[in-house]
Amino acid sequence: MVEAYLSLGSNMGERAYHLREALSLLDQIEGINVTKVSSIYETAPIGYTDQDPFLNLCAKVETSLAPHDLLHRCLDVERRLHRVREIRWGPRTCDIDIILYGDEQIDDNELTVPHPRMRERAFVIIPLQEIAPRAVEPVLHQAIGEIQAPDDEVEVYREG
Ligand code: A4P
Ligand code: MG
Repeated sequence: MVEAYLSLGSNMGERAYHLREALSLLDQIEGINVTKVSSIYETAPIGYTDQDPFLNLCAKVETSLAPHDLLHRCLDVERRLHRVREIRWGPRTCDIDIILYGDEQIDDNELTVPHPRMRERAFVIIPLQEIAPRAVEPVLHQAIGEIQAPDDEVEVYREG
């Protein structure tokens, strides 16, 4: 079993529902157990900014799947949530990125892990610090809790 960390984001429709549904679908997959989930954060869009705010969270999974198999299962879940890809960095019902996969470093046409933009993104770092301050980012061998989060707008989301 490998401990991996995923970042989930949604900024279309019933955002919190999409995140919860994605976690439930992931957990039902053989070889993936969702073992820890951060709070949900509401975050201003980064990259393409003319779009609605996101809800983001991070989840820890324990997995027996190889990294690319885990990626393919994540992409299946995105498809099952009817994600439509139109604009790069644009609106999505659910985006699932692999942030860390154990201490592996992978960089090929399909998959880059650790996620290359994780440090630039408060919407990744802040939820990850909540659930995994002692996990180690393997490129710089730095504890997640010691990464300086960018000061983008990120706040805990309360429903209702
Ligand atoms: N891919 C490579 N590495 C990975 C990885 N570690 N995890 C490839 C997941 N996928 C990875 O992804 C395109 C391809 O990336 C996949 O098929 C896989 O082979 P995609 O999800 O279609 O593309 P994308 O998400 O539009 O682009 P990208 O570059 O992944 O964007 P980001 O960096 O994920 O940014 N602002 C806020 N506040 N919250 C957000 O969640 N998300 C984005 C998307 C932009 N701004 C945001 C948010
Ligand atoms: Mg993505």
